[in-house]
Order: sequence, then structure tokens, then C-alpha cells
Amino acid sequence: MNNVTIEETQGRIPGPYMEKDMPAHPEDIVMSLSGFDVLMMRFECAMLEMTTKLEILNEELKMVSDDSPITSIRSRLKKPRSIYEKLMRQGNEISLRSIEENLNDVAGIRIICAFVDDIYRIVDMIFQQDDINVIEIKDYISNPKPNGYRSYHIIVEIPVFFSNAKRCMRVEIQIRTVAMDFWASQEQRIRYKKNLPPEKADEIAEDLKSCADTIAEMDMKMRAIRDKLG
Ligand code: 0O2
Repeated sequence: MNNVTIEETQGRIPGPYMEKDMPAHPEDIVMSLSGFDVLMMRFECAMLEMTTKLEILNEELKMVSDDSPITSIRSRLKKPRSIYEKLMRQGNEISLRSIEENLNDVAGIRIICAFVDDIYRIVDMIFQQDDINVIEIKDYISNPKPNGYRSYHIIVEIPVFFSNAKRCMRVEIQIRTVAMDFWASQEQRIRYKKNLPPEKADEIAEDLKSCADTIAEMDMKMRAIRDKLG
């Protein structure tokens, strides 16, 4: 570990986050928090619980309407390094309580659909589950981000039954089409290329925005074709 110790970081509200202030191994700071493993296990269980619910819905729809709105489901736990970076960016302390209170996306599920209307069908089905508490909704499909990003985000709280207690855990669900997912994965890759000269970065940002608009149009046309087929 480099020169920032756990004692220095825990319980301290940092100033504006600067990447240069990042310790060499921020993941060590996060992983050394007492109880971190248990907390991550709980998030993992919440992810499993939510994934199972989605798989059940998909199986039922396959059976009753010969239709499978979900193409794939992926899940991930946020890496300790990303936990550190996000808390620092938010100006929050690095502690177990801070992770639980300030991060909604430690447990993340991504649902990929073929068609845009499938996304809204899944959203409705999630809203109907009465043990799920919807905390936040961001519809970046109706309201795309200025860079062209499209996806439907929901933060839910889901009860998980452990041996001695029931805990409500937060899970972030992102729902998007195959095409939106392809765009987002490429955009993220490019964003991490930090050494681009500004003119080139601007040009690429414009190209990406134009691709996002083309993809949205294509998603609409594919849906129209499917509707024509009946
Ligand atoms: P990672 O590594 O994918 O997890 P919040 O989580 O609500 O506190 P924020 O940023 O306001 O923070 O939430 P928002 O807008 O719902 O975005 C959260 C996640 O959506 C991001 O997580 C990305 O996965 C994805 N996302 C949002 N905007 C973009 C975008 O412009 N391009 C791409 N490719 N993905 C986006 P993280 O933590 O940034 O990263």
C-alpha cells in the first residue's frame, strides 16, 4: 500500500477528488475495512435473488407467449477500486456505512433485450413485484444523455433472508437493447483512452453521438419490422 493509511482515510470527508491523490492500491484500503467481505456477500446474494426473479419472469413469458423478452442477463459486483474512486468523487468517507449509504450500484445487473418495448415490459413486471422497493428511476431512453447514452436504470431495494436476519439490499438494474449495449461498451472503452488530443476527442464524441442516433433509429425500424410480422 502506498502512503495513505486506512486510519487517514476512514471517517474523513475528503476534499475535491483529484486522480493524482489516488493511493497506489486503493483496493487494499477498501478490502481492509472490517466486515467488507460480509457486506459484499450480502450484495452478491441480493444480485442472485434479483437475477432469479428476472429468470422466472422470462421463463414464464417463454411458456405462455412463446416469447423471450430478455436476451441475456449479466451481473457484477463493483470492484473495491471503483468503490474507493466513487466514494472519493462523491466527497464521502471510506467506510462500510458509507458504502451502504452512498453507493447504489455495488450490486449491478444488466438486462439485454432485442427490442425497446421489451425493456418497458420488463420494467412494468419489476414494478409489479410487491417485495421490491423502487428507489430511483432514470429513463435515459426517453431522455438520452447529451453524449447519446441510452439505457433504462432502476435502483431497487430487495429483501434477502439470511440465517439470522432479513436485510434490504440495493441493486442497480440497467436495461437496454443489444444495440444500445454495444454502443455503451465501445463508448466506455474510448472514454478510458485518456491521451487523445482534445480535437480528436471532440471529433470522436461527435461520431459516437451520431452512431447513438443511428442505433436508436435502427432499434425503431427493427421493432416496426417485428410488428409487421405480427
Ligand atoms: P460502471 O463501471 O459501469 O459501474 P449513481 O450510481 O446514481 O450515484 P450516476 O452516475 O448519477 O451515479 O448514475 P447513472 O447516471 O445512473 O449511471 C450509472 C451507470 O450507468 C454507470 O456506472 C455506467 O455503467 C452507466 N452509464 C451512465 N452514463 C453512461 C455513459 O455516458 N456511457 C456509458 N458507457 N455508461 C454510462 P459507473 O459507476 O460510471 O461505471
